[in-house]
Amino acid sequence: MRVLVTGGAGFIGANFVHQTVAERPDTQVTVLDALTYAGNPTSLAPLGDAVTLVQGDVADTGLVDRLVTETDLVVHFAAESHNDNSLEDPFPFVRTNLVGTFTLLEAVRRHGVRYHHISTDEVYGDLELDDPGRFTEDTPYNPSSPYSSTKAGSDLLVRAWVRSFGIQATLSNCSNNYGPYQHVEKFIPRQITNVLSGIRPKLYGQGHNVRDWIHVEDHNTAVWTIIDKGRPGETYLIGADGEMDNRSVVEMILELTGRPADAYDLVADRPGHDLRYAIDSTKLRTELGWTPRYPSFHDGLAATVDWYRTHQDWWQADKAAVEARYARTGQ
Ligand code: NAD
Ligand code: TDX
Repeated sequence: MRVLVTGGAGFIGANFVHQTVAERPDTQVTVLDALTYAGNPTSLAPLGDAVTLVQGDVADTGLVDRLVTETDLVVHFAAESHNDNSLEDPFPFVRTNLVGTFTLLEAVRRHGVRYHHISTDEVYGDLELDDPGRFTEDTPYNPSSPYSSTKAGSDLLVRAWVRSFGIQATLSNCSNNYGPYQHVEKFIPRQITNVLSGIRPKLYGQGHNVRDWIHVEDHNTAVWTIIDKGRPGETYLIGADGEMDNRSVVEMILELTGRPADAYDLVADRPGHDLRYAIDSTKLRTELGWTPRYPSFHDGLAATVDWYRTHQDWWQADKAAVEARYARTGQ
């Protein structure tokens, strides 16, 4: 099988490519990635010739059309992905997440190619801290940020192309990922690399916001499960019951790195900051039989701390610029 992975030089896409090469030797992988600030070709370097990397834009109609004719399956990870950036400059989010998805949908429609759409639980908005409920596939869309609204819009495009044009597509909405190759702008790698650089971790607001953490390898086994066994046109939520408030995550990083539990700073909150996300993944587990490989967040986080400790050459080049940008917003 030939698979085209968009955004395969980014965090989740690169992990997906590594997993695919290791566990599916009959699959031929091509990556389409614009190599923005978030795309890092060295994440794919260990795979050598096993992967073909095409540098290009998912909104480039001609390039996308050609690549789609040469594949059996498109897995669409490429996106502008960071909420904080979307508050500073939303335009790249509209262009890549909406126009880029539209461009891919038109190509798979023309050529009858199977498509899997990667999305986020943020399309559902947020939950109260004491709400006993969790997001399900039936929760109404209610996105808060420029990032999550463009992801919500891209999901709706996919659903419309399924209904109106009969494209063969599935969708997944996953909770917060952590693991190797995640850009240091994101919460967990930022705090790990802060500690490794002698900087105190930075918590927005009071650190009470809750995220539902899943190891990136578990996200990707779920994606393959949906591609293999999911029903066309269906949406599946992906989550591993990993709810935790941000302060507890920072305390765990401090414990894993041998620092005092209170060695962090409270900084300016994110405007419009979603309070809590939580995923009910019953449909994926009961209908498709998926279970996570990393049931313990503490073990997964310990492995991630080790990865950043032993891969300083992968993240050092980005660290100073990221911290300078956060300093401008008092974060
Ligand atoms: P990332 O920012 O690490 O990677 C995005 C990749 O897309 C980069 O390699 C970048 O170069 C590439 N890209 C950006 N614009 C492009 C364009 N116009 N054309 C081609 N390539 C382009 O993001 P990530 O965290 O790996 O997220 C991947 C996908 O998973 C996104 O769709 C995101 O919405 C979704 N998602 C992420 C999380 C999470 O916790 N990180 C959770 C749920 C869903
Ligand atoms: O320095 C920080 N301090 C802090 O307290 C940073 C960078 C973040 N935070 C908080 C904000 C959030 O409550 O940590 C939480 C996680 O922040 P991010 O890593 O920016 O993730 P989030 O905004 O939750 O979105 C992530 O999960 C869903 C991904 O970036 C999205 O791409 C995905 O869709």
